[in-house]
Amino acid sequence: MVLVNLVYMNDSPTLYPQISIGLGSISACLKSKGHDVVLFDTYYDPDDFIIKKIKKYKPRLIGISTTEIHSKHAFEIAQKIKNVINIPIIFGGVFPTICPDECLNNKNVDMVLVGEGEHALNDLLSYNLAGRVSGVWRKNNGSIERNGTAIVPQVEDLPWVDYSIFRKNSITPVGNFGDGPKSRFFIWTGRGCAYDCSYCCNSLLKKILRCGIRYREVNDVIEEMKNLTDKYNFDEFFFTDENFLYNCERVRTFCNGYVDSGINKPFGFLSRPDMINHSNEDIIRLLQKSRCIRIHMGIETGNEHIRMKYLNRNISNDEIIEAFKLCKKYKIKTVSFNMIGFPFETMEDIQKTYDLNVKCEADYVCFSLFYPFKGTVLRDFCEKEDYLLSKSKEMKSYFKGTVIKCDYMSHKDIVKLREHLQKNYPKTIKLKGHSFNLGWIT
Ligand code: B12
Ligand code: SF4
Repeated sequence: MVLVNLVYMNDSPTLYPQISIGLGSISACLKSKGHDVVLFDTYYDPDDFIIKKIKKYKPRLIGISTTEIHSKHAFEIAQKIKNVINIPIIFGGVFPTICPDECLNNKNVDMVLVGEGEHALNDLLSYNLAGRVSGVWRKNNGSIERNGTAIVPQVEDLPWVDYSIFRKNSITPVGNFGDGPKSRFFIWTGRGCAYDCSYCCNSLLKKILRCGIRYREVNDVIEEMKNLTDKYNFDEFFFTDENFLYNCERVRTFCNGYVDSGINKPFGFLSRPDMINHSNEDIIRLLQKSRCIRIHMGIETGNEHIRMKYLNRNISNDEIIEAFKLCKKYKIKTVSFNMIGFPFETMEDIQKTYDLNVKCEADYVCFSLFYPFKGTVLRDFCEKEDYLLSKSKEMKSYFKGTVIKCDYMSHKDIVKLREHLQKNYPKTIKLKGHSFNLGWIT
């Protein structure tokens, strides 16, 4: 038996504890081949506790999953582990996939998995960690051995996610989107996105993975939902797919099948405003009938020019308003995602973002601070135009800090402004001349 410790960087101070669908999927695959898996979750487990347990278990391999913002902590844990025991460490997840060299340049990281980990980890373990495995990059006599991208799994063939490795509180985390606390169960039905928003890692991921959207069989999804409903106690499902409404035919098949299944549990998902309009109103009606209660969509900015030109989201304000109003008509709650703090953004632009949300009557709004993820088009733009505050600046939250030099606002002001918007929504506010001592107000 092999023991793989997966250390999950889940320490965002702004979020309730949550699971990682990716790690649950990896665990299911490893276990199906007879491997043992133990997960430590940095939300609960202090570093010292993790190290103590690793020393006791002496696993063959330690996997660390990290996004960009958590990577500093990921490197720290790797160092603490290596200080006490020399077990190979492999990094995986979105950030290592996009920045494998940066990860491998750290002396405590032995390998990096570029891409999806289900098959690659099984292969690596069956080759006793030594053979060449697609997607596994490693150090070799002072240089880096690059082995392309992991073979992308056929999602229809993957086993159901192994939820048992996560703590109970993370499996059914409680969130409040303005209609009281509700426990949510994360489940996935597809992977990937067809769009290329300039601030999002998905446009890059599809190039690295060399594949588009992949879907599970609808019947299998419904079967899994039935199983989870019997097994766990929670209020609603949440689909982690990037854009659940992308394929209308599939949404119809899902809704009809879900109604027939009698599961009758409310569900919500992520999508885009341009997926919802009068020409597909029948879908919204069907969603309501099948108990869709919440749709999360990005408005991102109220300035159409910024949205279309800089964010590469070809969606007009009118389309956005139409989408939110249609959801309201069918009593489906809406959650909107927005970013402020683009380098060239003015106070008027931020006012437009706020006002558009009010106009849309979004039931819950999330204002975060723009963060330029490495590898994205907007990151390259910020680097080229010298908009990054400092290369080494550390960020722990997209709500409390920014790495951007804004043309018209100071770092401090933009953070305050975000809080102000979040706190006041949906009240009418006028930002110009607001009492913050913002020197740039004319
Ligand atoms: C659904 C989703 C969410 C959900 C649930 C997230 C979750 N815990 O699973 C919610 C809405 C809660 C969420 C929250 C956030 N998210 Co999010 N989210 C996504 C989304 C759309 C899909 C994630 C997913 O399930 N993918 C499918 C699974 C199978 O892939 P995976 O998790 O990457 O895992 C595979 C591989 O990466 C690899 N792998 C992963 N770990 C490991 C470890 C080892 C050892 C190995 C070998 C392999 C390996 O194998 C896995 C299986 O194939 C992605 C976009 C994307 N394409 O990744 C953004 C994304 C991951 N999120 C992102 C962000 C920024 C956030 C938030 C910080 C947003 C915020 N402002 O609060 C939070 C932070 C969450 C956290 N603690 O990490 C960014 C991360 C950017 C970056 N470069 O770091 C992404 C990439 C979107 C973007 N903006 O570009 N998110
Ligand atoms: S639509 Fe969403 S998931 Fe797709 S590229 Fe744009 S922001 Fe990313």
